[in-house]
Parts: sequence; structure tokens; C-alpha cells
Amino acid sequence: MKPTQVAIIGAGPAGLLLGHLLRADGIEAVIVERKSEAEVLARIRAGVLERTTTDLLHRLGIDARLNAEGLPHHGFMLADGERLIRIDVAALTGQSVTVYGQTEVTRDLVAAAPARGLEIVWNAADLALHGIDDATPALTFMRGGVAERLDCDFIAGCDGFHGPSRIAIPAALRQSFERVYPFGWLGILADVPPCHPELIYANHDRGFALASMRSPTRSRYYIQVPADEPIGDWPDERLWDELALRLGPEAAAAMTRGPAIEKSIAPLRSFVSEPMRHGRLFLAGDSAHIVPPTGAKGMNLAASDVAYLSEALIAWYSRGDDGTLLDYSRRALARVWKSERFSWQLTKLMHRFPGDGPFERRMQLAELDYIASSTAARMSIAENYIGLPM
Ligand code: RFL
Ligand code: PHB
Repeated sequence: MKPTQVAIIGAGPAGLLLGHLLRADGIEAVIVERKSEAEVLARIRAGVLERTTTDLLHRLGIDARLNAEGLPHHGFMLADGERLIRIDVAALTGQSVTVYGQTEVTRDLVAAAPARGLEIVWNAADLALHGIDDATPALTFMRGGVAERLDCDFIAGCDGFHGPSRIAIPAALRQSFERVYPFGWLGILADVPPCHPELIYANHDRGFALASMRSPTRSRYYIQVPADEPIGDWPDERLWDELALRLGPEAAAAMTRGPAIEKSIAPLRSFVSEPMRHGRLFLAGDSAHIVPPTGAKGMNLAASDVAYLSEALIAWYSRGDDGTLLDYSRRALARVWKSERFSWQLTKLMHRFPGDGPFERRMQLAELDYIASSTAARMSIAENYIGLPM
């Protein structure tokens, strides 16, 4: 292939946003993706966008559908099995979040790519990174049975948790921090109206549940299940019954049931790999860190990483300034760790952990009661939920 300036591995939110941010400043970028376009566009994942993320989409002008269909949310609910505690995000912070699916963000970014000169290579197999220690890095991969080579100035590893970028950094030079949770989230997507105008995060004796949405006619729900749970154990009716119990009587009364259009179990993990740079390789998004979905932070961190990274690459290309590039990992990690902390705290507060006894349960309920009674506690949750300043 013709050489490029920045070779991006992965067409998830991190890779797509980075590609667009670079192209908007005239920097050449090519995205190389392992899956087909149809597979990438079919993924159902995140649902809540922070202001930092929507600001990027507005700045890029890739916001027509976001403006028309994104749902501004001014607050959300925590449920403790008996009552709903409202976190009035707008009153506490003056800001809101936007409910707009990662699937839609991905679709919009992919659709805008050709007109902006952002090439995406789909179905790239056997990708390998080369020369990240020197000034002439390259990617090699197979496309349609043909061996390809893409020479570049920099490689952006936006290839998610299982991609090859992070492990291309010599093991002796990176450090990982990890917590694997002993449960997963069983999610269901259904074309039924949401049971409540705002999201409900519920801590019930039977375990965590979340009522979320994609639109006024499409709902997304989750329940905590053991990590090794067979999904076949959860026919739709059983799942709706369980949601009704865990979300509590108010939500249950307003819940409309319907057939699942998607159902899957996602494991929960906290993970950070440091540093996020080695030589000419820069990691962004899930390739460098994972948060449990409880705080709705994963995709938003991918967006803030690439905001920092694009700024640094633009400074390098426009002014030959490598200080910002050298500082990328430190800047990104400072924000990553705070989101890790928030996601971990909220996960601990809202889930049942195997081995927890009555003491731990009382602690959770006392903390929820404290949140219900303290503006300071609600403020702390709200300012993290909308996204800490960049
Ligand atoms: P992605 O989206 O995993 O994209 C990585 C891309 O790299 C490709 N790839 C390769 N390409 C070429 N060669 C290889 N060898 C490759 N190996 C991998 C992959 O095919 C893929 O296309 O990572 P990225 O871009 O960093 O984006 C991260 C987000 O996807 C993730 O953090 C969020 O989905 C997490 N998340 C949530 N985040 C939020 O901000 N708000 C939420 O409400 C939220 N809810 C969630 C979530 C994640 C969930 N699951 C399923 C894990 C809810 C769930 C259930
Ligand atoms: C979702 O709608 O998929 C969603 C919302 C909030 C979360 C996680 C997932 O914290």
C-alpha cells in the first residue's frame, strides 16, 4: 500500500475518532480492521456519551444524527430495592449526558470516512507491527489472500483488549493492573419503550440490574449473572421476570416486555496497562485499559485518549513539537485512573459479590442511604458521571 503518516489498528470508536481528528487537520491516516464492516456495525455496546465525547463529534461536524436522535439525560436513578434515589446531574453540575448508542456513533463515523479521505481496510488478517522502536514503523497484514505492507510515521494501537498492539510492547517495559470480577452482565436489547425516562442502576438482594435505552422505542436492560452462566439458562421470559424483581415495583409496573433482538453476556474487568506509548506506538482506548461498564466510561475514555493523542500528533506534524507526544501517556493515564476509580467504586456499591455477608450488604445500604441524604455525595457521583474535565 501507499505509505501513510499514521497507521491506525482497529475501527472501533478509538480508531475511527482518531482517524477523523487527524484527517480534519490534513494528516494522512489509514485504519486497518480485522473484522468486516458489517460485523463492526452490528456490535451493541455503550449507550451513554459524556460531553467530552459529544463535543468531539460536534467539532468534527459528524453530528447530524446525534443532534436529531441523541437523548439528553439530566439525571439518573440509583435503586436500593425499596426506593429510587435521583442523581440530578443537571442541577448538581449544570451539564447533562447524551444517550446515543456506540453502534450509532460507529455507523456515523464509518459513513463519514470516504468523503474525508479516511481509508478503512476491512477484513485484514494476520496483522503484525514492525519497527516500533525506530523511525520507520510499519504494519503487515493479509487482505483477500494478498500480503500487504503499510509504512508509516506512527502506529496507533486502537485494537481493543485482545488486539496485538499492547503485547507488541516488550513485557519488561510494561506493567498491568487488573481486577477480574466474579460476575458478568447479561444484556437484552428489545424494541419496547423504556420503563422509565432516566436510567435506573439497581442494587437488589438478588444482584445488580440496569434499565437503559437507545430511543423512545428501544430499551436496553442488564442483570448481573455469575461469570460462567450459560446464556441458554435465560429465555426472554425468565430475564424479564428477574428484571421486574430487581428494578423494583415502580419500574416493573411500567416495563413493557418484548422479544430480544440481541442478548449476550459481557465479563466485567478493571485493567490498566502502563505506559500507553512505546517508541512510535501509541495505545488508545480498550487496548490500554478496561473499566467495568457500571460507570458508562469505556467508550468515553477511548474518546478522551484520542483527543489527547490527536492533539499531540498535530503538534508534531505542524510544529515539530515532540513534547506533547512524549507527555501523551502521562496525560491520558491521569484521566484513565480517575475513571477506573469511579467505575470500580460504583461496581462495588451496586453488585452482590460472592462471599459478601450481611456486613457488606449493610455497608452498601448505608452508603446508598448516605447518597440519598447528602448533596456532597450526589455531587461527587454526578461530576464523575458527566466526565471529569480533560
Ligand atoms: P473496540 O471497540 O474493542 O475496537 C477495537 C477494534 O480493533 C479491532 N481489532 C483488530 N483490527 C485489526 N487487527 C487486529 N489484530 C485486531 N484486533 C482487534 C477490533 O475488531 C475492533 O473493531 O475498542 P475501542 O475503540 O477502544 O472502544 C472501546 C469501547 O468499545 C468500549 O470501551 C465500550 O464499549 C465499553 N462500554 C461502555 N462504554 C461507555 O462509554 N459507556 C457505556 O455505556 C458502555 N457500556 C460497554 C458498555 C461495553 C460493554 N461490553 C460488551 C464490553 C456495555 C457493555 C455491555
Ligand atoms: C447501555 O445503555 O448499554 C449502558 C448504559 C449505562 C451503563 C452501561 C451500559 O453504565
